[in-house]
Amino acid sequence: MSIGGSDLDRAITQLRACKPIPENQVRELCYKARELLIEEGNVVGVDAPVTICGDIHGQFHDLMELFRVGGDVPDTNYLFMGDFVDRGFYSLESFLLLLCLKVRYPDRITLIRGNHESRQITTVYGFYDECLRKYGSVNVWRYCCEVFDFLALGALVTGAATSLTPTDGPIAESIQSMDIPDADCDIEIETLNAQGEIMYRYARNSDSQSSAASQANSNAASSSPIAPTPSNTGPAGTGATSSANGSSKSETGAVLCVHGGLSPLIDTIDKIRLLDRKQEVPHEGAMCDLLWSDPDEIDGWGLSPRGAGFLFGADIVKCFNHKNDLSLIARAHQLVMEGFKEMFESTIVTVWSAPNYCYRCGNVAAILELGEDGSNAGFVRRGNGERGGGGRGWVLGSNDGPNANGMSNENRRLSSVLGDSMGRPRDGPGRRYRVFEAAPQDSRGMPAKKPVADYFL
Ligand SMILES: [Mn+2]
Repeated sequence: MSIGGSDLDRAITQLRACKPIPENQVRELCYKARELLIEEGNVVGVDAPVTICGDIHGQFHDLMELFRVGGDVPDTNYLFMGDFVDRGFYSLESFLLLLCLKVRYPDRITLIRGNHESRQITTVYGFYDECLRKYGSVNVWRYCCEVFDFLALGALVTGAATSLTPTDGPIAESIQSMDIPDADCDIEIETLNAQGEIMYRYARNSDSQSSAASQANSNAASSSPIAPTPSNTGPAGTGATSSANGSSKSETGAVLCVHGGLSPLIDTIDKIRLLDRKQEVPHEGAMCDLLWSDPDEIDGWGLSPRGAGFLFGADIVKCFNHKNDLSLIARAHQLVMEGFKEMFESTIVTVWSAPNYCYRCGNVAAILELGEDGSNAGFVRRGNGERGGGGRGWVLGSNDGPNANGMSNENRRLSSVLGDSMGRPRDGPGRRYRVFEAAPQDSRGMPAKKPVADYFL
C-alpha cells in the first residue's frame, strides 16, 4: 500500500497516540521521506519565523509536551537539530512521527542529522534493539537508517527579527518584582515557562540602540542625491554581494543550525554545501565534525573527549560568524540543565530539548523561537558589524537588589545561561526561549534502567 493523503493523516494520528505503524507503512514513509530529503541541499534554507529544537532522544511524551508548548505542526514552523533516537523508550514513534510530519508538511518542518542518526551509534544506544523488539525484525531499523543518510547536515535561517515583540503574557509567580523594559525598547531575549509566563526579559544594550539610530539617520540623510555605498552584502550567510543599495530593510546576519559544531576543515558555509553527505556518518572529517564537535572555553581547536569531532573556542566561532555573515550559531548535542546556554558573547547557543534526560538527569528543556522580521525598524547591525560600548540589561526581578557578592540571585541564574554575554553588546537576533519540564506520563512510574554514565554521547 502507499502512504499518502488520508493514509498519512491516519499514520500521524496513530503515531501521536504513541502507537507504531505497520512495517509496510514504515517502508513507504521512508521511501517518500528519502525522495523529499534527496532534493534538499546539505544546508537547508529556512525562513524565520522558526522554532529551533535540540535533542529529543526518543522521549516521545516530552516531544508531545514540546508541541504543546511551542505550537503544533503546521501552525508552528519547526527546525529539529538531530538526535531524534536512542536513549529514550520511544525512538521509533518519535522519529516516525517527525518523518510523517515532514512528508505531510515539507515546508513547515526541517530535520537535520545528529550523530545518533547513524547505524553504528543506534546499534549501541537503543534504537536498533527497540525496532527489533517492536517489529521482530530489523527491517524498520534499516529503512530508518537509509533515511538518516539523506538528512541535511545543517540549516541556515534568514529573515529573523532583531527585536522581539514583547510577549503580552503574565509574569511568572516566581518573579517577585519586575523592571520591564519600555514597550518600544529593543527586546533581545525573553524566556517563558511552559505556561507562557514571562520568566525574564532582557533588552539590547542602549549603546547599540543609539548607534542604530544614528546609523539609520545617516542612511536617511544620504539617500539622495548619491546612493550610499552598500555596506550590507547579499543574502545573509551566502557570502554573496547585493546590488540592492539603500535598502533600510531590517536584517540580521543568518543563523546557522548544526547538531554539533564547527570543523577545522570548514571555514565557509559553501564548503559544507560541497560535502557528499549521503552516507553513514564517517569516523572523521568535516561531516563527522559538524555532528560531533562542541564549543569549549579554549583558544582555537582542541581534541574532543568524545573521540570524534573537535572542541572549538570563542575565537573560532567569532571568526567563522564574521566570515559567513552569521549573527548566531544554534547547536544541540550537549545536555544543558537549564535547557539552553549561550556562550562566547552570544555568538553560539546550545539548545537541549529532552527534559529529564534519560528519565533521570533532572534537567529542563528549551526551544528557541526566532521571530520574523516584519518590522520596518530600519537599521539593524549585522553579525560582522562593529560593536558598541558597554551594555545595559533590564531583568525581571533585578531590583531584588544585589546580594553580598554584588549580584542578585536572578542575575546569578541568568549569567549561567547567558554566560559572558551579560551586559555586553550583542548583535544576535531576538531570541525567545520557552523552557519546559518532562511530561508527567513519561516520568511517572518509569523505572530508571541501568545508569547511563556517558551522557555526552
Ligand atoms: Mn548528539
